[in-house]
Formats: sequence, structure tokens, C-alpha cells
Amino acid sequence: NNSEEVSNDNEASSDPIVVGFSQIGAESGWRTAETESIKETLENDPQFELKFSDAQQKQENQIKALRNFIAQQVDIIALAPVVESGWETVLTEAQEADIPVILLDRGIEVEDESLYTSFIGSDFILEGENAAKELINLIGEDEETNIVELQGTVGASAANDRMEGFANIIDGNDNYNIIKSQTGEFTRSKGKEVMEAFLKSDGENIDAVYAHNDDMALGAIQAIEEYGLKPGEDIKIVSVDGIGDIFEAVIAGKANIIVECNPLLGPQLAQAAKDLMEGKEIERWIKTDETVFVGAEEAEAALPDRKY
Ligand code: GYE
Repeated sequence: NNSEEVSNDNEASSDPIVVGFSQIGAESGWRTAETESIKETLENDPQFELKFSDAQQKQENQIKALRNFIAQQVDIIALAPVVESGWETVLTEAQEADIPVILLDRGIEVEDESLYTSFIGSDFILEGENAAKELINLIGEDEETNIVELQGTVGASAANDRMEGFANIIDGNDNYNIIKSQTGEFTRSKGKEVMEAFLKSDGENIDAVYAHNDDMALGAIQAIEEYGLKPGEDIKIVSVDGIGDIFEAVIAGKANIIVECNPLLGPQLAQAAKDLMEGKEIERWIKTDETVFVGAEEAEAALPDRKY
């Protein structure tokens, strides 16, 4: 009796797991890398079928996409939520349709935690704390330091928590002050624009930039150069993500500290989806190991192994 073989055959020919993924958009190098990771993993694996939807930064588009996925009866919904609030209604609809929702990379605020199964992503509060600690280490705790902050997308968990984490540390040191804080929407162009405005009003008073992502830091670097100051020297730069371009900037001495945030979430999503379909319990928060790089030497040493 070859029942084992038969069941293997069944498995190989069984329907793929249909994953509907609502992505935020393409605002940053980080997000492009995340999209690629998910497409590469799920599209190259015959066990999966991926339905991909780009929301172009709009929550209403994400809600529409989720409703489409529900109507199509996908097996699993993966959601990278642009903002934290406003998800109750559509997630209740998913729950009523018995479709598990996995949150990817950003978190949400809901009273009923059962509205999603799991969160795959980073600890943004910790990232903010690490950014502040390393900046204080670099400059020295006794130095009067005026910081300008480039915030991510308004209402996004990645922005709220990176702000909170940074403040947790800075608040404990009277020499360190955030003199300006504004959103740069996680983009290079907006980061540059906001930095130009900061320089115009506070020019020579700015000692450091804390950018919630690398793209805004890269925009700020450009603004500082155009203003006639040296980024990385006159104005220290710390940012979060770890994309290729910021490594190049740190190696060139134009930025100082990289707080890594891993966008390559495809493999973890695939694993979680398989486990769920097999009826296994999955972890509530699936995290990745992340690190910090300080200075040109560390950045240069790490560069050959960088994957995004
Ligand atoms: O840091 C930023 C992006 O949600 C963690 O969104 C993500 C953030 C990332 O656009 O670059």
C-alpha cells in the first residue's frame, strides 16, 4: 500500500495558498526591497499564488483591496498598514469571512486584538532608542546638541514609535534637544524640502538630523550640501533602514549612524502562511535580528553582505 506516496501526490497537485497582499506604495528604498522580497518568495514558489495590490499611500485604497481579497476568498490576507488607526471595520469583515490577516512591517491600534493573527516586523521603539543612544555616544553626552527630526508618514506606527523611542532616551539628557520635528513622508524629495526649511530658519544651530528613514536622510544630506555645510561633519546624521545608498553615504563620511530595519520579509511571510494553513499556531510577533552600524569603517566592512 502506497498511501504515503498518494498523499504526497495529493499535496503536490493541491491548490496553491492564495495570499492577497496590500502594499502601502513605493515611497522608499526599504519598501521597494520589501515588495521584491515578497514577490520573489511567493511568485517563485508553486505552493503560493500572490495577489498584489499597491495602495499608493492611501488607506482607503488598502480597505478597497482588502474587500476585493475577501470577495475573491483568498486564503490569507497580508497587510502592510499605512497608518495605525481605522482598521476595525474591514478587519471584522475579514474575520467574518474566516480569512486570517497577517500584518507586515507596520502595526495597528485595535481594541480587539483577535482582528489579526500575527505581526511580522521590527521593534520601532527599540530602533528609535538605538538611534538616540548611538547619537549621544558619537557626539558625547556633555555636548549641547540641537537635533532636527524628519518624521515618517503621519499616523504610521513606524513614525510614531521611532519618535517615541528616540524621545525616551533624549528626554533623559538635558543637553540634547529636538528643536524642529516635521514629517518628510518617508521620501527623499520631501526629506530634502523639509530640511531646506529647517536650515533656512535654524541654519548654523543644527547639530544633528534624526531621520525616521534613510531616504529622508539622503534628501537632507543634499539639502545640507546645497546650503554649504558638510553633512556627517557639521551636521551629524542618523537614520533607520540600512539601504545601499545610506551605506555609500556613511562610507563617504556624509552620514554617521545606520539603524538597521530589515525589509526582506518574504520568507517569514511564506513560512507563517504555510504554518497557518497547516493549522499550526504561529507567533504573535515574528521579529528579525537587526543591528546598528556606526561610521565609515563599520559600513564598509558590512557592505559586501548587504542584500538591499
Ligand atoms: O522604515 C520606511 C518605509 O514601515 C518599516 O516604511 C517601514 C518603513 C521604513 O517607507 O523606509
